[in-house]
Amino acid sequence: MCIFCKIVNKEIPSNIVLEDENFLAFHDINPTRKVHVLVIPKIHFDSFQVTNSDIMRDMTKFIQQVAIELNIDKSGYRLITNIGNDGGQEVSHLHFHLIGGEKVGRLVR
Ligand code: D5M
Repeated sequence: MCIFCKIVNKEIPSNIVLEDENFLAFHDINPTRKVHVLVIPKIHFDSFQVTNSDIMRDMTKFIQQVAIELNIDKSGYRLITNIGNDGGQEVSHLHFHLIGGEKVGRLVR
């Protein structure tokens, strides 16, 4: 079972921000910004590339609610999902990084 499925099953502890029947939001173990939260569906998809639009529709609402819980919905934030090798994905369970709480800066090469 993948590490995020274990977090869903509470076999591995996490610092939960918000949870409902289908989704879980928890603080990233290695935060890169003042706010760095991961949002995952409880059902396993390897990545965004192989997810489906039904889950993404519901996940949109959940992510918006997470931003409200974190009080960054007005100040803004960045939403990132890494996909596969070139995308730098390390954990093969679909997740969105929600980063903010400060200016996150431009995407530069
Ligand atoms: O990002 C994977 C992210 O998952 C990375 O930022 C660390 C985080 N991570 C890994 N294990 C844990 C646990 N146990 N709790 C919280 N956060 C965790 P990626 O986009 O795959 O590179």
